Amino acid sequence: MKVLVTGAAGFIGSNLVHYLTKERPSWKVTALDLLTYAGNLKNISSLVESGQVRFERLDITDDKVIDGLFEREKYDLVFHLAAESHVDRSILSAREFVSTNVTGTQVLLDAAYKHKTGRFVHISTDEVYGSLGPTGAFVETTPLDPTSPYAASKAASDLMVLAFCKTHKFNGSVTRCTNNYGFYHFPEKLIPLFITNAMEGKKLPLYGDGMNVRSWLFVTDHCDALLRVAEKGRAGEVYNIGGNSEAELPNKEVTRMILELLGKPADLVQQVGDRPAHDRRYAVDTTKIKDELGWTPKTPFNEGLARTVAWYQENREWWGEIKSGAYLSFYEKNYANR
Ligand code: NAD
Ligand code: TDX
Repeated sequence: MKVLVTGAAGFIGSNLVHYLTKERPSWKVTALDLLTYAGNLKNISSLVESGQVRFERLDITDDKVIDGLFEREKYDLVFHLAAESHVDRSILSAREFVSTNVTGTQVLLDAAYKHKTGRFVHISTDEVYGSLGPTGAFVETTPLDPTSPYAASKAASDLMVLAFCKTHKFNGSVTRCTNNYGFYHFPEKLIPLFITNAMEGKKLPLYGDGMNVRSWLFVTDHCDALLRVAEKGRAGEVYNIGGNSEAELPNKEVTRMILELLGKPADLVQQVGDRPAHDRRYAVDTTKIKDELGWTPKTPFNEGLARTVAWYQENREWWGEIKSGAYLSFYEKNYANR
């Protein structure tokens, strides 16, 4: 079984590559990544160095190069995760989001269709549905109503995958998950940013009133769901993937739990200006993936968060290098006028 994982040096992609080598050791996995600011080869270097995984540094928007790869390799399965993934960056500039998330997906679809790839799993997000009020949950048929340039670009890419399924009888599925957390999470996102800022004694910039709600999904549980969708999911279908009900929490509470785990004081929290069009609440109904594929999330939030905090404590060098590099200029721009 020849498998391609795009975005394999990013947060979820690298966790997926580790998961696949454990759960499906006979599969031949190619890890593709451009290594943008968010990609870090160290996340998978042990597997690349041991020869378990082959690494290709390629740009998914480069149609000639991607066509050449698919011509050579004849993949049975593609997990497509490569993307620009940070909402705040898409507010500062949307261009890369359209290029990577929309054009990049189209380039991969063209190559996969032309070279008869067996199966294509497109990893998307619950953000394509927009924002919820205090109750209810998104189902797979909820109309798309993205509010950020990031979410709009993901919605466009989802529709392109589903259109290929309809037009070409392409064997693709789209997954829409809630917020992931876990190891190798780039420290621009809420949980790793707040863990590492607190460890450094820096302020935790909480947007608005801190009452925006996210449904947290431990990344390994997400990988389990993705493997099930790849192996047993139906073509042309969307599958929501979400955290446990107890993992649906306001940012303020997640922040309190992080500070408690680290033994740091509450006055590190600094309420700052809100994110424009800040979605109030996300939650997904996971009945479809539970009934069809037998998937439910296994990791309770307090356990997953404690393991995540411990990982950042044990891997200070990993995030220290990131936070002292080019990342600094984004941090200054994003938080300057709040
Ligand atoms: P990430 O930013 O950590 O990783 C993205 C990876 O894509 C990086 O390694 C980057 O180098 C690579 N990449 C970017 N542009 C590329 C290009 N042109 N060619 C090749 N590689 C390129 O993101 P993540 O959090 O791991 O998210 C992975 C996927 O899951 C994304 O599609 C994202 O939209 C989706 N998603 C993430 C979450 C979450 O909570 N993190 C939730 C829902 C959906
Ligand atoms: O400094 C911050 N302060 C803050 O209050 C940051 C970075 C975030 N927040 C808030 C905004 C959100 O309500 O925390 C919440 C989580 O924010 P992010 O970590 O930026 O994630 P989110 O915007 O919810 O999007 C994430 O989940 C869905 C991923 O980044 C997306 O790629 C995914 O599609």
